[in-house]
Amino acid sequence: MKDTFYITTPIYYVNDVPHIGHAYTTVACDVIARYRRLRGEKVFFLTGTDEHGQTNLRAAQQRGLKPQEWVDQIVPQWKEVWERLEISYDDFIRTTEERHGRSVQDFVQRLYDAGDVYLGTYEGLYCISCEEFKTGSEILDGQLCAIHKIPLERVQEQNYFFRLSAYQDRLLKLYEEHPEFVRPETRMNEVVAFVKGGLQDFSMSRTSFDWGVPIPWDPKHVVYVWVDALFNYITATGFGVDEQRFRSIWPADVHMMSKDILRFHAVFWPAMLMSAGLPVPRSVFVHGYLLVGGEKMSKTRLTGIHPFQLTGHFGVDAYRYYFLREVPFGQDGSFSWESMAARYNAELANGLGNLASRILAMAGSYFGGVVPEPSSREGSGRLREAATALVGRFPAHMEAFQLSDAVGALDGFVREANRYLVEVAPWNLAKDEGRRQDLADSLYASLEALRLIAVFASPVMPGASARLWAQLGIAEQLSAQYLPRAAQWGLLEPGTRTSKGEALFPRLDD
Ligand code: ME8
Repeated sequence: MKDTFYITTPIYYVNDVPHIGHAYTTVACDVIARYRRLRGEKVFFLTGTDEHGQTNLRAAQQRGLKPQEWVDQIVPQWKEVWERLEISYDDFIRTTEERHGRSVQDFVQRLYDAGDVYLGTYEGLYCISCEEFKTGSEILDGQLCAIHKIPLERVQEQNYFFRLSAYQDRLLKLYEEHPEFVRPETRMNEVVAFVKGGLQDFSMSRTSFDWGVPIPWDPKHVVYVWVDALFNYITATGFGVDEQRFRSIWPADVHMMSKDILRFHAVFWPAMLMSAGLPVPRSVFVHGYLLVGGEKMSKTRLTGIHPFQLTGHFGVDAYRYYFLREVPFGQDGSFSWESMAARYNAELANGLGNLASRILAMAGSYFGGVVPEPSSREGSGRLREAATALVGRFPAHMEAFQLSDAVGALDGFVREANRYLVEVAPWNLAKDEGRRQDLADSLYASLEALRLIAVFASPVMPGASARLWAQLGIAEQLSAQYLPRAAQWGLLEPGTRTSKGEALFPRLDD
């Protein structure tokens, strides 16, 4: 039986190196995966690379390489980015792996055996970057792709077709019974309108090139790259190899992506799963586009920004924080150096970083770095109330995929804690020997606030949280903290030895 929270990123084309758009999806999934682990859930977080098809083939040809040579060269550059961004994936799937080819063949054979595949001829305009035939408003004047603004290519081929048209009613029933299948709701409305408009069968094989998985009953054809790609989500769960594992993970809880590939996930994918007699995913979540100059950032259009261009300046934690905080999750958002620098200084350097260094410095000067004994572990007052709000809001937002609100709740708590310090002014209490217990109470509460910040920030900024945790000197590992217990007020043990350490977020030079 299913016992694992399963989250996926799209598997990315490797026609080039990643840009911050790919990293946006991957970081968001990582934050959700880490949050679920923090709740003590079993998690399977999958990412990987989509290596077949024409877009990758052409990238190889342009460099005078065989496609396998090219993908083998470029995939390590993707992995390097994910490693640097502290992406805690549980598996990385490459569609050129043997395990994947085998399951794609099993899968298309099932569709064939179900009577949903037939031979036909197709002619249409194809976008190589989308790996998709285009019709109607998807074609701009001059026969350009509306997404990539590159010329479409006229393709005519004898292909195997998947009988998508036979699934219209079953898909509409799925959407009706599971309104959470596509989120946000506006995206669901688009999908429903598209399916109600009538579905055409789609071609699921190619004969004009051989860079792909051969169709098992007719190996002159290779499987269409999108059918091949979607199936990664099931290959990695052990489908056809380890039935028990497959059942413990599948169906996916959420496939994350932006709207460019929604139709494949919300229409083609469930229809093929239904045909194969397999359960459909629980949900597809569509976040917005990162825009540069008002347009979707893209490799093809040379507007891609490599994540390392930003992590070099701001560090990995701030990088992860910024995009989630800045862009309401589900809406489009623009990146700018100015807004990133402004948030970094306001919320991380002057906000969280300054809070931590002030509190730890005071613990050092007034109590020799040792957590003082409070008059009560229950806590009271403004900071305690703010903590209760954080503990309620952060998980609620995370579970609803309101990532910017979850990060906003954390920032709100940091602000409250800074206000609390100004209000109680421990530096004044310290001047009055008679108020030693008040000083101890205020510092205990402040240190306890830092403990909560480290716990709640850990899915978002794992590195900075671990450094803060180390400065707090808590014996138990941060990775051994689980919600809801770790969110209880008063767990910090008096007597714990803290240390000031290096600034979490050094101020940036102009
Ligand atoms: O479509 N803003 O791969 P892909 C936000 N291989 N997200 C962006 C983005 C942007 N400007 N640009 C890209 C493919 N993304 C297929 C997927 S899955 C079975 C096969 C992210 O390399 C976003 O998640 O073109 C988008 O859906 C994905 O990268 C497309 O990646």
